[in-house]
Order: sequence, then C-alpha cells, then structure tokens
Amino acid sequence: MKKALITGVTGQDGSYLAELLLEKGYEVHGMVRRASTETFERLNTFKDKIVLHQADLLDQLSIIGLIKDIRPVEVYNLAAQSFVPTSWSQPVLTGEFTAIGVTRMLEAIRLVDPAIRFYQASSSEMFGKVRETPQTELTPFHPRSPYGVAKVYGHFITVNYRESYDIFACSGILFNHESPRRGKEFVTRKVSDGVARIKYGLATELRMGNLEAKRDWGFAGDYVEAMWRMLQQEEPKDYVIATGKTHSVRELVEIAFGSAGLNWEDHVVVDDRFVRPAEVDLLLGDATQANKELGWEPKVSFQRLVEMMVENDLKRVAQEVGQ
Ligand code: NDP
Ligand code: GDR
Repeated sequence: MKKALITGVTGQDGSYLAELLLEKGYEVHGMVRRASTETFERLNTFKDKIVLHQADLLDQLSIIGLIKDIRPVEVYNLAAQSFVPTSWSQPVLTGEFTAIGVTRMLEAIRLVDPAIRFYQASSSEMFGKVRETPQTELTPFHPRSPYGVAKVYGHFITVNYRESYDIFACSGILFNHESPRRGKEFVTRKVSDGVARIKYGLATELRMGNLEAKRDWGFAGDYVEAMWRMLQQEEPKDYVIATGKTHSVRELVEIAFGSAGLNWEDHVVVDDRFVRPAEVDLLLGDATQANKELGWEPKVSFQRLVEMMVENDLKRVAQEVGQ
C-alpha cells in the first residue's frame, strides 16, 4: 500500500485529495496544526479512514519527525496562508508559512529520504501583473501581493531542490479552483453563501470589491487529480493547470444570483473595504502541456460550478432556518 502525506489536509484541496488517494488505495496521512478547536469539518465523511498527525509548517523538527515516522512515498504540500488579502495585513507570517514552510518540507525530505516524491501547491497568483495571455509554464512572474511573492519563492525553492539534490519535486501552477468546500472568504463561496442568505431572508445585500477582475475558475475535484498525475510521471516537471476560459467577478455574481431567481443588481454593493492595494486584473491559463503529458482536462464548466455551489448553500441555509 502506497503511503502519502498531505499537509493542509483540513483545507479545500486537502479534503478532495485525501478522498482521491483513498479511492486509489493509498494509506493517507494528514498533517494538522494544533488548535484549541478542531477544524476537521471537511474531513467528516472519511476521517476514520485517514491518519492525522500534529505538526506545523513553522516548526522544522516537527516536520522531520513526521516524515521519519510515516516514511511516505509521496508528499503533497498544500498547507499555506492562502487568502490573498490577509497577506497584506500579515506579510511576515505569510512568508513564514507560504514561502519558508516549503523549504522546511524539502529539507525534511532531503534529510530523511530524498527518494520521496514532492508536490508543491504553486499558484497563478505568481503571474500577477501578467506579461502575456494566456499564461504558460514559461510566462515570467510578476506577483502583486505578499502571498504571490511567497508563492514565487515556494516555486523556485522546489525547482532548486530538484536541480540541486535530484529530488522528484514538482510545482503545480494551479489557477483558481473552487467547490462547495471553498472557504467562505474567497469570492465564489462568498457569493454562493450570500445568495443563499439573501434568498432565505437572512440578509438583503452582499458587499463586494472589484467586479471587473477576471479569473480562470475550475472545480477543485478536477484539480487534485492533476496533482496526483504529476507525481506519477517518469520525470518531475512543473505544470500549469487551468480551464483556458476566463470570467469576471461581475459574470460570477450574475450567474449565481440568476440561478436562485434573484437579480444581482438589487443586492450587490461595491465596498472599498474589499478592494485590494494591488490587483491581479486578468488570469487565463494554458494547460496544453498538462493535457498532452498528463492526459488531464477539466470536466466541470464555470456555469455548472457556480450552480453547484449555489445549490449547496441554498440547501445548507434552508436547513439552518428550518425550511
Ligand atoms: P485552504 O486555505 O482551504 O487550506 C489551507 C490549509 O493549510 C489548511 O488545511 C490549513 O490548516 C493549513 N495550514 C495553514 N497554515 C499552516 C501551518 N502553519 N501548519 C500546518 N498547516 C497549515 O487552501 P486550499 O485548499 O484552497 O489551497 C491549497 C493550497 O493550494 C494552498 O497552498 C494554496 O495557497 C494553493 N493554491 C490554491 C488555489 C485555489 O484556487 N484553491 C490555487 C492555487 C494554489 P487549518 O485548517 O488549521 O487552517
Ligand atoms: P484570489 O481569490 O485572490 O484569486 O486567490 P479570491 O476568490 O479571494 O478573489 C478573486 C477575485 O475576486 C475579487 N473580488 C473579491 N474577492 C474576495 N475574496 N472578496 C470580495 O468581496 C471580492 N470582490 C471582488 C478579488 O479582488 C480577486 O480579483 C485564490 C486563492 O485560493 C489563492 O490561494 C490562490 O493561489 C489563487 O486563488 C489562485
């Protein structure tokens, strides 16, 4: 039985990846940080099938100990401070988790067993103020937030450990991917949750930031499959994972409110508090290399993704209000 370790297993992607690896017959181990209350909500339906261990990206020895105890064949490093606005209010912490945390993972692998295969969760935020459209594995980076800067570090330290120590280390440059399990502060879930709350009379308005920003949005369930495929190749490489289609936040709210029979213009209020100090205006990925070499392609369309998220939140809020 192949053993895998997932950091960030309690997050959106961690939960989908854990399910996928269980289906594929892996023994799945997850790293969780200590908290005064548990954050295992996304793992509820399969928590008894995986093994959780306490360690922290900020603590080198805890990571070395973890890898020594488990001796996984694959490590997926998904843990990070992943919310872009928080990276302006907590830039140092974001650097510690999202940038140096990657080095701590790689150092642990180098020390314990350099044959372990490593996946790093890199991001389209690295392209930032984009130099070309669509963005590929060769597009230069120009990050626009402390989060994006930290991810550029994480990307290049992964490339560097591959080149310096011959570690099988891959960086997946993933564009935005969403699901009903997305955190409520990210724009897609904020909108689907807002629509449901408005529909059931718990709110009347939804305060938003920049409606003109464009993103290449896909479904998280499709994207974790690409992570796994990267680690099954003969040679380690970096891949862009994207749908190849872009939509504005305005289109997102239009579809989301429309799917619940509401008019977004009656409810959405633009509020400067949600506008960022520096914005990533347009992201559009070209995943041709992943398609050719990994045989990967996205299955869920933007329209279906938004509808799926709204349906899920409508059901949840209906239960909460007893309808
Ligand atoms: P989430 O924010 O949903 O999950 C982040 C995870 O990291 C949580 O499990 C969190 O644990 C954990 N974590 C944070 N800090 C630490 C720490 N110090 N030690 C241990 N664990 C920690 O993110 P996603 O699932 O959406 O994303 C997964 C990864 O992919 C992230 O690295 C993100 O930056 C990256 N990414 C995401 C994209 C997306 O569109 N979703 C696109 C491109 C990249 P806890 O539950 O305790 O908070
Ligand atoms: P992003 O995702 O920053 O792309 O990072 P987010 O959903 O937060 O924002 C997407 C776009 O929507 C605009 N926006 C708003 N965003 C939020 N959160 N709230 C609002 O009210 C709002 N109004 C407009 C933003 O300005 C932005 O342009 C996500 C994270 O998952 C990262 O970890 C990951 O690396 C990237 O995707 C790829």
